[in-house]
Amino acid sequence: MNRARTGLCSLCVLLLVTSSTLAFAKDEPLQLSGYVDGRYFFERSKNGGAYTNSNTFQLYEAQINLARRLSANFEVHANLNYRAEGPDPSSALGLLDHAVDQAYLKAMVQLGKFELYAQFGKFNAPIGTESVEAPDKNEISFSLVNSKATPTNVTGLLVGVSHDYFELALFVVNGWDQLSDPNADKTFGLSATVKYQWLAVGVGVISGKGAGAFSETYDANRSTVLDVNLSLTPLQKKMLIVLEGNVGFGSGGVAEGKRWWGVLALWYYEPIKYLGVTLRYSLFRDRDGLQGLGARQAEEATIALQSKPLDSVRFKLEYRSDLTSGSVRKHTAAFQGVFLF
Ligand SMILES: [Ca+2]
Repeated sequence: MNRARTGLCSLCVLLLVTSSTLAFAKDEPLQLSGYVDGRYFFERSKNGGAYTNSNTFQLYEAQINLARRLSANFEVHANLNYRAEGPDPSSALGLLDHAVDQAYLKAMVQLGKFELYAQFGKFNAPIGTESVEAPDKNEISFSLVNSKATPTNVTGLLVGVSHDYFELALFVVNGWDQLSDPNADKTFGLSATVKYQWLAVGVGVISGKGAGAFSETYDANRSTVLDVNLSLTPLQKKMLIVLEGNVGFGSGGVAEGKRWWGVLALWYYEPIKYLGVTLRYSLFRDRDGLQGLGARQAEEATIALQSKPLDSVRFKLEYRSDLTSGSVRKHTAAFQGVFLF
């Protein structure tokens, strides 16, 4: 046996001994949590010259989160849900995609101040600042740099390293919101965040061929999205300022040279314990029709109030104005209750 092989075997034995020791260090119980998100909407939309009104109660989401830390090195997550705007459940795969919000295995190793980790399965897309989870949001609706520009979930493999001051992750996945890969091409991306005290700067990239990213016209072409964001939390969680921009590029075939871009500005302030206010503006510019917006430009302006009478109870009121090519097309007033368990 040569020296290189001896060295490799020694490393394998060391890893096995280390991991088996850690494997029995902790055996923690199942963690059960989740939330129910109920809403009432009033919408006033302009179609042609006339306004039409509609209003509805809505069970927007019911989610059950199961998690278990198996050892110091392994954990497993399964988040089951119903979401009103989730994947189309009319096929068997669509139903599975709809019902399983996230499900992944995670392995991690602590090396001094660094944690190396890998996760495998379906998980929230690691790009942009806006969480898909209602308890993580201070307002009800999504900005245009989220709803028009980035995937919700991805399925594949992610490897990363985290530290007090930064986090870097690389991922390879099926595509944009693709539980099963419809083509041979894999989609790649990276997510990097640098944080120091109340400041965080993030960059995210995702690039691949296939459905979901841009309008159906460009399904055969490559789409690439670059997202850059800045988050400030100067008064701990009592104030949040987010500035974010993203740009989407098409390449190959009919998508070649086409692009869109979006920007977001958000300010949240919680002056007293039970009440916070959000002001938000986002703009999405789709000059080349890459996203199939049906217009060159969309904008939204939102004001929301949030009350948290208990840590596990959130009530939100929101007014949102949607503009298309500079004209107001829709007014939305909404009430949301989110109860966590
Ligand atoms: Ca693919």
